[in-house]
Amino acid sequence: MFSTMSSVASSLAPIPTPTVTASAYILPGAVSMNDWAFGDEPIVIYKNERLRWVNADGLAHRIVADSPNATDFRSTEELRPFGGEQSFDITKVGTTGIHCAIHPNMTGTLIVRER
Ligand SMILES: [Cu+2]
Repeated sequence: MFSTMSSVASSLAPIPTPTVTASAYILPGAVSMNDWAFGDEPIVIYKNERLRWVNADGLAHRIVADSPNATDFRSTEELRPFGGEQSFDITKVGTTGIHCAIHPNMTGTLIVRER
């Protein structure tokens, strides 16, 4: 036998809303967008490394290089909120400013160095 009262009470309990936090998407080795910024600035990676963008914010970002020929990175797709990501293999040494196409005030610098 089960307790009728407690099973009714649990069936009426509100379903908890999953708590999504940005910190879950701030990952080592990735450029995590958080609070409309790129974390450590400038972003420095080395030739032949993978450039991984992860969106930890609650709204979409799309990152674009100011100088599209400076490195192999030109732009991401629109990265969905809380976990949208895209990676690029980078082989060309160079430096470019970057910005979000959706939020033009969100700017940074990407530096690809010779190892
Ligand atoms: Cu943005």
